[in-house]
Amino acid sequence: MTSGLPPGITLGEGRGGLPRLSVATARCTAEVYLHGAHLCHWQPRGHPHPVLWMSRESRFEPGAPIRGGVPVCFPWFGANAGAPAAPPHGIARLNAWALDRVEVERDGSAVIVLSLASDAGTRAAAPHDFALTYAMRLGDTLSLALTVANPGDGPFTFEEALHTYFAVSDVRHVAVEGLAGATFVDKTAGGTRKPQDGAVITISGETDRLYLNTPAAITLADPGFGRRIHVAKSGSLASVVWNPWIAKSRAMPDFGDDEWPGMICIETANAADHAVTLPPGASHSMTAAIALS
Ligand code: TA6
Repeated sequence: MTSGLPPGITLGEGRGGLPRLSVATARCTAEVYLHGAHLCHWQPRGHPHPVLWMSRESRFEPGAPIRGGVPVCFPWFGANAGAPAAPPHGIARLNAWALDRVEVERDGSAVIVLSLASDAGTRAAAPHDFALTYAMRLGDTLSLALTVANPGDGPFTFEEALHTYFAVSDVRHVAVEGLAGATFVDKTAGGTRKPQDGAVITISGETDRLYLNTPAAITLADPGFGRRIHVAKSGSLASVVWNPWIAKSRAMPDFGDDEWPGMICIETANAADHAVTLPPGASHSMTAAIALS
């Protein structure tokens, strides 16, 4: 659907000429690219800073991931162990999604629903058929719901993540709360599994941790911006905390060398031990609910 959009929502050409929905309602401003169903911007009215971070160096072109916002990772997370040359984080973020529904609710919240179905192109990278539905509600708060359905006649195992990039005042001065006692896979230490000892995670170097067996809500405390970002979730047992720090930022062409202090990823996921297996005809939903205080 591209005609008859409600007041406050327009569809036009974004960066790189890619189709982009722009939201400007009483509740928030936001931007969603059909490419990857990629939410790139969300800022509730009255908040001085965008909630999501975007790299100034991001690519906006078919077949390339957008750097920032909320990449949708599916049907694998990180590298594909069975296909080392496959694109990291899967193919959902590399494809154009269909726009199924756009509404503005009475309070001014925007509801945007997009979908992606498997086709010959996705089957070349991931052999199983799938049907994805991704529902966003953008207002004073942000709700994201990714539903995976298995239309095939056999079971289908996948990983997934809402790889959310949050904008922060200075990553060296933020704290991540809610993961005390969880075990994490430390990707900066060859995948060693470690206990999260401290109640609070602070960032003082490259940090790349996949927390396991945790349904917990996470709070990102950012005194520099005078805000706390709360990330609650359902249908997810893994969470990722990532900041590339200096060297890795330099190694990424679509990430400015000086941008690392301004972001941190707090990701809602099912990966590693928590890959999801869907029987034929079944579906699974993962949600993230983001609020500010
Ligand atoms: O979620 C953290 C991570 O897996 C890091 O290892 C880093 O690779 C990041 O994702 C970004 O991945 P990308 O493929 O978007 O460059």
